Amino acid sequence: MGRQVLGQVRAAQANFYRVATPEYGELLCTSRARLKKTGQWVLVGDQVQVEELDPASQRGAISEILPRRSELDHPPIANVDQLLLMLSLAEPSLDMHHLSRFLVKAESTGLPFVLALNKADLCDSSQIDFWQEKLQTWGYQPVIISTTTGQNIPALQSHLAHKITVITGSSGVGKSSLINALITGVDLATGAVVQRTGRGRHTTRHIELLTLNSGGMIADTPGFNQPNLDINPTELDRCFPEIYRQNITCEFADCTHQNEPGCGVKRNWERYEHYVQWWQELQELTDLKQAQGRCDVGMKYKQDQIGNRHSEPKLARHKYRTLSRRRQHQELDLLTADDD
Ligand SMILES: Nc1nc2c(ncn2[C@@H]2O[C@H](COP(=O)(O)OP(=O)(O)OP(=O)(O)O)[C@@H](O)[C@H]2O)c(=O)[nH]1
Ligand SMILES: [Zn+2]
Repeated sequence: MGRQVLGQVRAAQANFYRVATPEYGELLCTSRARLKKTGQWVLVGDQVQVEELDPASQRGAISEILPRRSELDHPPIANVDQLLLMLSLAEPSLDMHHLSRFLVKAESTGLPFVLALNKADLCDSSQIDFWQEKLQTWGYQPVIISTTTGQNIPALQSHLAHKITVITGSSGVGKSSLINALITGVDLATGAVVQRTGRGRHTTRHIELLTLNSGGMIADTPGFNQPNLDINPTELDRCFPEIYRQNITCEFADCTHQNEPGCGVKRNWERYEHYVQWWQELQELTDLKQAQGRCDVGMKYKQDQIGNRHSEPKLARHKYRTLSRRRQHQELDLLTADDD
């Protein structure tokens, strides 16, 4: 069977994975057919066991996936520690409803998140104070940044150090600019060079964890950029700090904090109207789904199970397909284009 080694999957493309190992550097790996046959799909971010190790050619085969701490669907990445929710104070301007909705979306993943508000260079201090004070009452402390001037980039870096982060937020807020500022040698805005691989970013579909200058990793593929909610209405109260930080004393366990007798949730907070509005929206969606007889859970945070050595993907992925030898070599060539 040869040598075995533990590693972390840093990039995935088609059926090949780049696995970082402490002993042998980065290995180019396939995944054992047995894993796929038992419904286990390797994700970027996975901790894996590699066998059939050949240090000379830096090749190997993934034989086992270690239990996952978390699993995101979009992008499909395992062991994500946190999200970085990024919006901008200007261009595009910040809207209270939109911001609130993004916060609820981020909360709904169950992952911790950092909120960064970019383009501070385009605002005066009274505008910044306005948003900081408002967010404080909602239960959040944003990091006010500018990727153009570098304002608070070191403060943000300290939030990202030693963690795996996925960046999310609407289009045009500066997500790519931030990644470029955080990592030397990356130019996401032009898509010219991706760290290590040397491939154009949009030439072919791939996901990669990029190593931050300050330590930690960030995915080169953003997460959600639309705050569409895909949770049950019963889960919505877990998405508002104004509710979950209260000592909830509702009479009924399934209290929706609206018209029930004996509800113990205080309602004198600014976003209560958002809560009611989105609860109704989610209830309508649930009714519709039930009518259609389907259940779509979307992005979910998955806890690992103690003692369970194998993770299972939440949703069925593409059926295992056998690649022709020619196709395999083409894909291998793409991945090794910069290896000389
Ligand atoms: N004034 C100012 N402009 C910025 C700042 N950060 C980014 N920009 C500009 O905002 C525009 C959008 O930046 P991107 O980094 O492409 O934004 P993005 O979030 O990656 O956008 P998508 O790829 O559409 O999701 C670009 O023209 C940037 O130069 C900033 O801090 N201040
Ligand atoms: Zn209640």
